[in-house]
Amino acid sequence: MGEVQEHRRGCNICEAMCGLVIQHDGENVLSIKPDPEDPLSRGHICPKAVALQDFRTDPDRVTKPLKKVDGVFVEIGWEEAFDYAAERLRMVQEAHGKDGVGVYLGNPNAHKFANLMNIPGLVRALGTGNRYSSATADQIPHHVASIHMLGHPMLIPVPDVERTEFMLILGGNPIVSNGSMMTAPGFGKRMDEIKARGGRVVVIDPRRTETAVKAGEHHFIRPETDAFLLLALIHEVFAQGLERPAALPVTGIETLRDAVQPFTAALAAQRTGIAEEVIKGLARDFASAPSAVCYARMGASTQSFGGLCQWANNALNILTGNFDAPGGAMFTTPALDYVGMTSRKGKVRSYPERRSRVSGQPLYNGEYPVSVMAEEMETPGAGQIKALVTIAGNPVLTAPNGRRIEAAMETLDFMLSIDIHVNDTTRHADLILPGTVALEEIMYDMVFHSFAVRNTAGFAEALFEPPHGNPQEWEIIATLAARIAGTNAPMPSPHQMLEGLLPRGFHGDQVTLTAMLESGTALDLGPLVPNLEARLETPDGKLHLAPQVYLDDLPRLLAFAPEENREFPLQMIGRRLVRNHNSWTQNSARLVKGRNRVTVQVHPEDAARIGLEEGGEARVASRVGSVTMPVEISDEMAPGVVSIPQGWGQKNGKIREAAGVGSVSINDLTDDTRIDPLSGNAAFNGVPVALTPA
Ligand SMILES: Nc1nc2c(c(=O)[nH]1)N[C@H]1C(S)=C(S)[C@@H](COP(=O)(O)OP(=O)(O)OC[C@H]3O[C@@H](n4cnc5c(=O)[nH]c(N)nc54)[C@H](O)[C@@H]3O)O[C@H]1N2
Ligand SMILES: Nc1nc2c(c(=O)[nH]1)N[C@H]1C(S)=C(S)[C@@H](COP(=O)(O)OP(=O)(O)OC[C@H]3O[C@@H](n4cnc5c(=O)[nH]c(N)nc54)[C@H](O)[C@@H]3O)O[C@H]1N2
Ligand code: SF4
Ligand SMILES: [Mo]
Repeated sequence: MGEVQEHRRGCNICEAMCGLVIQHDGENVLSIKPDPEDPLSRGHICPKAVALQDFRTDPDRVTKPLKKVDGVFVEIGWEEAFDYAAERLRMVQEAHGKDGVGVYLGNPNAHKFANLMNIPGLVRALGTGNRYSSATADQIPHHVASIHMLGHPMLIPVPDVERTEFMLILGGNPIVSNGSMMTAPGFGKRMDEIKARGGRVVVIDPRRTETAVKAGEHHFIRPETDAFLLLALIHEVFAQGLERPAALPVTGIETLRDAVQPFTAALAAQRTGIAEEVIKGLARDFASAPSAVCYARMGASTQSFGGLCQWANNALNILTGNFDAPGGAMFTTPALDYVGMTSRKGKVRSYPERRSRVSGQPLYNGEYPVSVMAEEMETPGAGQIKALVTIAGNPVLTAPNGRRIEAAMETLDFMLSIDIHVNDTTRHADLILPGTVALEEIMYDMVFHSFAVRNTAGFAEALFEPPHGNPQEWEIIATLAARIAGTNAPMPSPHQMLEGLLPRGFHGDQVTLTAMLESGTALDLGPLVPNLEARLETPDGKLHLAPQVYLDDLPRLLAFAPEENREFPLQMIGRRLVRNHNSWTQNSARLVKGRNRVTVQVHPEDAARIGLEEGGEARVASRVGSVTMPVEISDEMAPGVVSIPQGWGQKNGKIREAAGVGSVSINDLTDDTRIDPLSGNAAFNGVPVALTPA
């Protein structure tokens, strides 16, 4: 055992980037504690941070390349593995064309700067247009809104939580999730601060969430009806004469006024279940607050009207003067300017960029909706996916109707996974290349610095060596790309890339690797500042309030009325748990101990009618499948709505199995034909289901 040392870094698990102080002896972690000096997280961490050490020493972790031989994985060397991968991918492409290879990128990539820098090279080497990622399961409506309204998919508005006086939250539960497309660690404390300065937080959610309880103001909403509410708020702002558009070049105000005419508070009340007077009052209070911000997230994005929701969310903020202004929705100026690096200025683009081969769903940002992945593998013809590469992704558990994807994987000619586990997805691979975990990698969180409620910049060196002298994950990706392309170009290191890019970012020479390292976990670059006008990338340089794609989708919304579904009378939504992150943190004993929280939550009235008992088992069925799981009766749920945690259902895993928790996947029930046709996002929420006692 070496001497005790301290290492500081941002946590990579969720989007919050909490600052950590890790004590170690050079070989093992001794403790993981919050960094009180981190300018963003200010001493916040959640229970998952401590588990970072477990992911490295996980008994189920894959640490050697695994090749499937006669249905069994056998360990092979790296050279053989790279040759095998390149050869098999080449064979598939020779037989079926470039698009014969599909690529699926999972959520952990978002935190890995070096992966993000090297994946485009791999995609180029493959030359495939068949690309998928967790982003089209999760957040594409945000990117679509930014494309159509602001001209660039990554110009994402972030609530200025540090200064706002009124925060309206739809479909987000940041006390548990710590925020999404809003990096806001310690959200509970931030809510206290809003209230302490006389502000308000109002939560709209079909479940009385942890965030709703803390806010003190909560309204149940019928799933998938948020667009009615948001458009009625805009309608009311106009009707009450409260519009005061942002001091930005805005176009489309009159078109918006006309478009929202049919969306009255009375109609919204009927559809959402929220009283008309409440809606009118919310509009008045929101528009007349000194500053206000509407934040609509997962629950409002991953539903049948996710596209309209994100447009209306922006439009409400813009129309009330709360866009690019303190206390409203603002834009980060990160040290690494991803928007600038990928500027679309002057490039003529039409949207959606393409449509999918089989069912014609839209493609934005170069990626198809995950919802069409199965049919693209199943349906013969030019462009069919015959081989798949997954990098840190688990679509069998995380994409809608995951078991259909699983069955389709079995028909592939070849599958390669870069992952740390043999799980429900990767067990179908012919080759698994073992990735590196966070503590074995450098940390610079390019994506989430861009979504943070305060500008900071943090960098950390790798703390430990990868097992068996394995390559870094980015080296695996870069080597594969080189093998496939048949090139031998030297690969720039992540350090070299950062050193090249940072001087061109918003803070120039102020942010260097040394300055970040010396600062602790992160340098403080100050609160968000107005900056949008110069960054708008629309062809006319204006902010577009009423793009045509949204107007075209309004008749579909108007025609949407809740109908009685005899076969599947309840609506299912997802739930996040504090001690779990998506599908991959269940191999940590400290995170899975205790009672099984993977339950179906049901309102007491529904439970009584169906004959369900607390702690008893229920069979939950949808159009695509059924599961059996424990019942939790709770008036946290709106009547008619049930909730099931996402990310579970792993078939194997020594630690999870020993704990005896969470073997049900919500995505055995979600329906891949439920999609927001505007954005292509999966509609995970509002799935019609039936419950019966099991
Ligand atoms: N019904 C329903 N479905 C949902 C959601 C929901 O709310 N409801 N949420 C959606 C959301 S928001 C998201 S982001 C997606 C996530 O969807 P995915 O990205 O597909 O799922 P993850 O669980 O994040 O997948 C992580 C994968 O990466 C592997 N992994 C973990 N760490 C590493 C690493 O360091 N290196 C490598 N190479 N591999 C690693 C894990 O073993 C696992 O296979 O799920 C979506 N699915
Ligand atoms: N602990 C933990 N934290 C996480 C994750 C995790 O798995 N665990 N995952 C991370 C990831 S990848 C992401 S993307 C973020 C997501 O972070 P959030 O956006 O906060 O997502 P959720 O916590 O799923 O909250 C979604 C909320 O929407 C509600 N909802 C469902 N349907 C509707 C609807 O139709 N209308 C309205 N108004 N609300 C609805 C649900 O009840 C739920 O409270 O969390 C991140 N943080
Ligand atoms: S809130 Fe997210 S970033 Fe912070 S410690 Fe927990 S998992 Fe890590
Ligand atoms: Mo996500």
